Amino acid sequence: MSDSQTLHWQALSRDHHLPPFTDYKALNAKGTRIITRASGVYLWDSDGQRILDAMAGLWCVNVGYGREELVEAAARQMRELPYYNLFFQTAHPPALALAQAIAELAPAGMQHVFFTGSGSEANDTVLRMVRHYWAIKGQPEKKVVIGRWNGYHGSTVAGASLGGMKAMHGQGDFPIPGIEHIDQPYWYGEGGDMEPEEFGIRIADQLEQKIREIGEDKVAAFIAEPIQGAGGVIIPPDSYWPRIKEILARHDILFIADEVICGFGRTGEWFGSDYYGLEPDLMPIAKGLTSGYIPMGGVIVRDEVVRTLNEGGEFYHGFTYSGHPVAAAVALENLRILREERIVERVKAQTAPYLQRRWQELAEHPLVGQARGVGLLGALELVKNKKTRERFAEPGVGMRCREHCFRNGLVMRAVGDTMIISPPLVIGEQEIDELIDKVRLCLDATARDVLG
Ligand code: PXG
Repeated sequence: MSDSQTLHWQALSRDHHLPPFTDYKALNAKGTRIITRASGVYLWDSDGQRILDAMAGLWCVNVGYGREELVEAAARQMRELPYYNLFFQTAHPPALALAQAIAELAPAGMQHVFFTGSGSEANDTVLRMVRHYWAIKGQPEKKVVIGRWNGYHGSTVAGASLGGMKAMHGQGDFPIPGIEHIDQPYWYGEGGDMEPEEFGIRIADQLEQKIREIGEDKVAAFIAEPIQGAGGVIIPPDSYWPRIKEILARHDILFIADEVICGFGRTGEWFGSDYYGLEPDLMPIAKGLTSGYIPMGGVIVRDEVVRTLNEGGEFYHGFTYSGHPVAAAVALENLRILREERIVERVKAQTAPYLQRRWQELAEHPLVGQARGVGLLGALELVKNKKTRERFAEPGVGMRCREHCFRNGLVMRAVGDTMIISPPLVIGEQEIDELIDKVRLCLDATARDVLG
């Protein structure tokens, strides 16, 4: 595509579009990047540049781009029944077949799904559902949900409140009442001189303290991502989840594992909860459910919670597009591909070990304080001093690295000065080699900028 076409799209963006999570003035000064097509693990921009998408879109294109079967599934369903709803005692085959398929994959004892249009709607649903649950059980005062600082649970009012992103809270008085936060298990960033395992216990124990402080009779649930994604691929020390489980077992509160990123194969297991043995009561899902080909989310619910909901009369909650038939048909086909091509098994046995081995090589780089990862998730901490973990005083080193990535045909995401990846699950070993080569190039270029 010619320059003039790129300029045309950039002008439309400036004149008519308000993109998500964007500093509008800064973007308009620079011009947005226009992505025009994609295939496999690659994107193409409007200048014709091929870009390796190490973020799978926004952590979602698990089966990779260009799967015709998903296109066909959508077209078939649109011809048959493009829309109907699940309200007022009606349903349709795609939503029901999908609910069954999800129940087959979900951890034992989680046989029901409530469908939504996104991960944020899933977390709004969760907040409504856990409060409704305790009210049915005769404890309507059990309302508080405990989340974690720097957790991400979406951008609606409930999502932003359950999440612990202080910048989001700062715009418009969040969190809403009845939501509290404890620290995240981010050893590299916040562990100081402690050993990781000691730090994991120390941070998990904050949950116990918080429950005591609020009073168990007022706490409805604890919500957490198995591995924090948007927060910077924060992988808890091994001691963290067992301690959290111990604490939850001592208290009568629900456990919500937000599987929006970890779900559908990201860790090499179907769910992050399987990877860590979490046994949650509710699991918000989205993203990899449809590989991002069409919007869809949901909440997978434990049988005991469902039994209580069954006794509660009408649950006054739902969305026009809950279980949308076209989205459900695409999700079903996506799950068929993941299962029949044994993609999750391949991640676990081959791709993840290979990626993680090669990712660790980057720890040798002068800019990299830590290289970490699980499954097909990875993070690099960019630091000024590898020994002391001292960060750069100047802001934007991560963004600078990200710019070098784009220039070299690679998408990585920067969370502050943490560079993160979450490539499509279908990435092959040669593509991983290309990814590592490109990351190294971009680290070198960033190092020349900031270390001189
Ligand atoms: N929970 C988790 C764990 C997520 O990662 C949501 C809920 C909300 O999903 P929806 O579909 O409403 O966006 C998410 C979304 C980023 C980034 O910059 C991450 C997400 C969304 C947008 C940007 O890493 N995660």
